[in-house]
Amino acid sequence: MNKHKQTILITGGAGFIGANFITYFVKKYPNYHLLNLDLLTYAGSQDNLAEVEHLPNYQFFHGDIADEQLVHDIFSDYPITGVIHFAAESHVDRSIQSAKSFVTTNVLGTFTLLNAAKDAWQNQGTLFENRFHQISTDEVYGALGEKGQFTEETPYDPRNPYSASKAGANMLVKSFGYTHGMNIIISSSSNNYGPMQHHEKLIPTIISNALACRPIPLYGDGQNVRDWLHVKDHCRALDNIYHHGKTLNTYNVGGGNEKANIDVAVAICEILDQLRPTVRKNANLSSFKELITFTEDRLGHDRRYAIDDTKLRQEMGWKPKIHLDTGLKETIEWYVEKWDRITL
Ligand code: NAD
Ligand code: TDX
Repeated sequence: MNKHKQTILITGGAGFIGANFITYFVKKYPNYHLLNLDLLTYAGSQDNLAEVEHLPNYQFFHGDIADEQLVHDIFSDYPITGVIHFAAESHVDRSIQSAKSFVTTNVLGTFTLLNAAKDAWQNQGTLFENRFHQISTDEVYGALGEKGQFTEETPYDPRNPYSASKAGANMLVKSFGYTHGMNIIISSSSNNYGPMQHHEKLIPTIISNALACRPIPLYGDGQNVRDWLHVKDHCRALDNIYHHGKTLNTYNVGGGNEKANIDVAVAICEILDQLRPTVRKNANLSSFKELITFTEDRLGHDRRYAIDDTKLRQEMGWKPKIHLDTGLKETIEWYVEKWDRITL
């Protein structure tokens, strides 16, 4: 792929992973023109892009990936050479409450982008060259018991409306690759953590509830296991996969950090005990751990996720660089600083 002159449409770039990715990518590739299409739902914020919004090779478009006319116009107006598609409704609990926007954005929105890319690139004769990179999740593979890991060959077995909508989107992406010859690629990663994640997700929930001395809710017995990947390691993996991955392939991206939710909560509380002793003492707590509360379980709660990413490691020499202990401490410090700014 020509690294020197590309115009890449990035969707969902005001969200957690998208914003981290744009911040990394826009600086690493000053020759690329990056267009960010984002609806700015409750989950997206331009504040996440403060570091890059003034840069000449970055441009923001406010709008819906499921808006056919808008997406068509962007492809007509700009010489787009690739798509990196992050935009999604991303929170499992919300998909249990109400799944419609998950189908509209994740399935219909992905279809709308694919169709517009196909039409534009077919007309230009660049269909086999220009890349469509679908950002996916380990959740499409379902749930694991005590043992085993998901590989790229694990059949899809989604268990909640969010993961079903992501699996449906991936199927559409694959179908456009096989049927129309599009240069598609899918990457499926484990749970990301790091700065700028929405407070609805587990790690920000633990930190913000502890700082507010409110109960820290752990669903069920707290023994569900997730594999944690620092968002910056994920961004490096995506850079490799977008540029060097083989067409029609899927690449798993893991953090190599399987942890039960209770262990994550305890680790965070112990770090906060050191960082914010006065808050803790003022609330008469000997440790923030006293705030951990077991609550009603999430419906269809997947027990364990674990990723085998040998393919990515072997083909591209990628491996995560950020150790969970270090990554978690830095992440907590980032949220504590933000918390101080809000509450001062
Ligand atoms: P997020 O919820 O933080 O951000 C999603 C972004 O998409 C927001 O900026 C939002 O405004 C935007 N968006 C939503 N609907 C849109 C629409 N219809 N049109 C345009 N923009 C829209 O999500 P995230 O955690 O950054 O996840 C990004 C992607 O990575 C998603 O596709 C998700 O499925 C996938 N993923 C996330 C994780 C994780 O741990 N967070 C892990 C694996 C895969
Ligand atoms: O308050 C909570 N208490 C709790 O016990 C929350 C918010 C979560 N949990 C549990 C549920 C999960 O076992 O923590 C674990 C992680 O939950 P989430 O942060 O909601 O993430 P998860 O459901 O694993 O999905 C995440 O990883 C895969 C992202 O939200 C998805 O977008 C991604 O695809």
